[in-house]
Amino acid sequence: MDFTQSAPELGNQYREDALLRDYLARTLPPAVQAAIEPDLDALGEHAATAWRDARSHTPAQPSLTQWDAWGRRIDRIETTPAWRLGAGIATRYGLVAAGHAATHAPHARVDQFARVYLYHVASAFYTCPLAMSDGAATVLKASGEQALVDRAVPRLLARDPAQMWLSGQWMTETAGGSDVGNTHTIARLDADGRWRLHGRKWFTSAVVGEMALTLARPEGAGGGADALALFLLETRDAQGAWNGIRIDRLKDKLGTRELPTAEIHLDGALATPVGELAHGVRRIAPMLNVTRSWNAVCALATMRRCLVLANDYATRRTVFARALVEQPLHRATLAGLQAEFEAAFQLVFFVAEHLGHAEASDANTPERALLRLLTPLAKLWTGKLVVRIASETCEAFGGAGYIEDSGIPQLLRDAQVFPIWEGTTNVLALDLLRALGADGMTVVQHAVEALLAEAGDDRHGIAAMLRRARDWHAARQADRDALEAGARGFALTLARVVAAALLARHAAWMRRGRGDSRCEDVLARFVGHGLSRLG
Ligand code: MFK
Repeated sequence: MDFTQSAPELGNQYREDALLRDYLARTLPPAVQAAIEPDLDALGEHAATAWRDARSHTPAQPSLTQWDAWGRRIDRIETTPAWRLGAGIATRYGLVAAGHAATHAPHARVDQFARVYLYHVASAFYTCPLAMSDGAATVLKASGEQALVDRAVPRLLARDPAQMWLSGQWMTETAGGSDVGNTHTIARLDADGRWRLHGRKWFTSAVVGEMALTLARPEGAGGGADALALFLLETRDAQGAWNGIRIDRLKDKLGTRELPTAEIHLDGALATPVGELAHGVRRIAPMLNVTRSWNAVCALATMRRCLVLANDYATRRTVFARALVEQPLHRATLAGLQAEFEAAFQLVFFVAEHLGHAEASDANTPERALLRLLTPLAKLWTGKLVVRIASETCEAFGGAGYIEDSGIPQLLRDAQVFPIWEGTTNVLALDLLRALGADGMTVVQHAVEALLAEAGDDRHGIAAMLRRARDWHAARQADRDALEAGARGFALTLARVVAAALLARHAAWMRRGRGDSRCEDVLARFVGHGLSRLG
């Protein structure tokens, strides 16, 4: 008989995730953890079932039909089967609503992001419009525009699929990608005094949503980002026809294939200003910070999926007379990746904790400043790390990891989106400099010192590394070009230092509370990879 290799398998992704369960036990009051556990368990089971049921692991693709048989423009988008399940799952498990629920505040964001973390890979990137819907709800709640809040927020946070709205975030244009101030879309008042938008949006993720927040330049306003205004538009009119929107085509992308990302024209789309007719970038910024947090959580979820599959496969695959898991170099390779992942996990969920506290209004000013700083760090670091881990995962499967219907290549293709959308690594490194301002390093230093005090020791020299980063930053204050040129390495260093301090605290809790020293080995391995990326 020819040999047949057994395929990797996936169990319940909540029950098998000791890291997540220990983290939740440390962070949440026991009653909150007990209340959310049935949902987490169900989402963990959904993840396993979706993997098992994906027969070919070849993603379905949405399609666009622009014309009907009689020459009428219809622009109909058919979504994929996984997407058609999305609204039911999102509302049933409150994937957006949980983050805004008062019940578990200030733990609402930890609750929500644990759900998102378990759901993401099975969602076929339905998490993308959910992230934007969450960001839109956050922006509208902060806007004080009561009529818009009353109309849109209950729908964005709906727990009933029939009521649910999805929102887009239409910022990107051909000229204004990272440089959003270069937006060319114009807002014009029509004869009835209503605002209509005219322009071309180049990457509209999930145009199938019911609304979008978008930027446009009121006619006659000046150039630059400050003169842009933020608008809410509903994609359909009362009869269900497109609201002055033409779908030019769906993008042919490297990954995220099930996500219907479109190029569109706005031909007089009716829209409502969100607040004053200026400072649109500042007004939409809360959305960016929320979607960047989702980006980090979903990158983390992809890393975990990669490592679970690679570790499972290592027990099934025998080479040179030993299972891969028994081979010292293979084990060390996977353990190194696991250490990076666990450090990133601590940083991302620390951001979730701070976001929840800030929104529940029990965060003080330094905590809010820390949240502002750590959000770009978590996004940029996880965006790079997930690509590396997905690439190593392909390699851990050998040739099988390069074969499409094994399901492994898709992880790599999908991973590559995380460092790109919601701001590239470099844009976020520069955002960190913006957020740091004059005294941001003091905020980071106090946070790291507090974490190390909780850990009870600093045997790995984490505080000393932070001092080096602080000196590096201070020494370049008078030379903006040198500061920017080194911003990526500086940002990665800060991310690693804060993550190491968080890991040290978690490892101490595990040792004291559970007599478990595994996390200390993880910390030692992570620090062993070096904390500095200053160059
Ligand atoms: C599954 C995972 C889910 C993920 C969802 C994915 C959805 C994908 C859809 C997209 O990819 S949408 C496109 C995302 N595009 C970007 O993220 C744009 C990237 N570019 C930037 O982020 C630039 O840094 C930015 C456009 C913000 C810079 O623009 P400017 O013109 O240089 O702005 P400026 O003058 O620095 O900032 C304007 C104001 O906004 C300032 O406030 P003030 O007016 O009060 O001074 C800034 O402080 C403020 N600001 C900028 N970024 C901020 C912020 N405030 C808070 N948080 C931020 N992040």
